[in-house]
Amino acid sequence: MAILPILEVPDPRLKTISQPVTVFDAELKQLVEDMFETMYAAPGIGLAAIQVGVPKRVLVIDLQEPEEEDGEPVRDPRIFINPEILDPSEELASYNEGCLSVPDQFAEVERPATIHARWQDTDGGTHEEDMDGLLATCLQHEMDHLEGILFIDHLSRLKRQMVLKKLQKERKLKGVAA
Ligand code: GNR
Ligand code: NI
Repeated sequence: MAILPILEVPDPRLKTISQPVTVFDAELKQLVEDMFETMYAAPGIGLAAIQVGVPKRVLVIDLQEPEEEDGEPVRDPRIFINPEILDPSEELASYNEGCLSVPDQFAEVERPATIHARWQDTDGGTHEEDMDGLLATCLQHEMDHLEGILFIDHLSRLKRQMVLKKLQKERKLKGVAA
């Protein structure tokens, strides 16, 4: 188990197109475990492998609200390998999105409100599900990462520049090299 460093803009590796998983082995399961540990530590509700520098079509999501049972956090881990979206709705939904690779910045992004998704698990088994709400939004955000796209790429150039300027300013204030 390991918490991996998360790549942040403007790291060019975030623009990589990730490659399909073809081998469902122990190394893949280890990557998924490390991604969960990294996501929970951040904390975030989703993570794509490229955000930890691995250009593979692997996503993890956990939408569980922070909650404890017997002193242990309640978890709802979901794994998506080689995900595909079928039948996106014409109806759009807007959500105030954030991204661990664009830390502490948020902006409204519109995406199809409902989707039908297909994906594989770590054993190569195929799954399908209709999704709406935050799960549909989050899966689409994560799938964008597999194509090298960040949520700020959905904004107007002006809004994107404003977000990146604000991020730069906040990094300077924190004493982190921008
Ligand atoms: O933690 C995250 N929160 C979030 C909020 C709204 C829409 C998408 C997300 S995903 C993000 C984690 C992340 O960067 N995943 O790629
Ligand atoms: Ni993200």
